[in-house]
Amino acid sequence: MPSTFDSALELGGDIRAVDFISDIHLSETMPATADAWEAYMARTRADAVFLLGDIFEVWVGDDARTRPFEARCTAALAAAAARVPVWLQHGNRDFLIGPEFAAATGIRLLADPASVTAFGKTVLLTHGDELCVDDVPYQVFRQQVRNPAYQQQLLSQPLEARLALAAKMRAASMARHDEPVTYADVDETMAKAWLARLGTDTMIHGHTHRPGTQVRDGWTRHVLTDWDLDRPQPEARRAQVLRWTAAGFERIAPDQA
Ligand SMILES: [Mn+2]
Repeated sequence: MPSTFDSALELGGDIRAVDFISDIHLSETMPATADAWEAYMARTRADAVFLLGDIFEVWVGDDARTRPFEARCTAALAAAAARVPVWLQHGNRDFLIGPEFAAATGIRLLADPASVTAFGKTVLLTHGDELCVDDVPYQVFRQQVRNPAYQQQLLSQPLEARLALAAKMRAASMARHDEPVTYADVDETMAKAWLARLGTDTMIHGHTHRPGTQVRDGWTRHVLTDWDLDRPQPEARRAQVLRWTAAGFERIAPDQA
């Protein structure tokens, strides 16, 4: 269903501010993070909001939106999308978000990679996981779970079975200690090829949990931070919005957005 996804957006001349966030990893086990995200979605002054993947810690199918925590997040997205256009790109944890969820919330699904043009400039948007080619076991897993036949088979199982499977995979992952402490980074050659194909020199991505802006030989990337406001140590808490205006890019606190 490629037509379900937007891939080359051009925002109108009345746009003043565009927000980018990713890797919120929404989960009922992180209530302060969920509260901050919900408040941000309700209040941001941006004229367009881009959610670049892993907004949810796990998404086992659009029918999961009726569960209490997911229903609350779904309502927050629907309220935001009624006020401001919201685009959502898949991450490696919430790639099962589908057209049913988009229709229920009014958000638009975004291809990966995609491009958006505003303020006379085009930028490439990606979650970033596909570019981390050095993470070989993950890329094998990715090929499997992004296969439409695999997804159809998975989604045909009852919701409770899918929730149990997700919990089992999570437990196995933690037992193997492969919850990455340091994530693989994006492959430079592939990143440059994507930029050339989409006709830009600037990309925005998440996934690596290594926020920062890097200007390299001929290309620039803005890496989004993950959000975690549930750490006991205040200095370990983090949450940030990348805001794009005619003046350029800036990083702001969610409650200042
Ligand atoms: Mn990710």
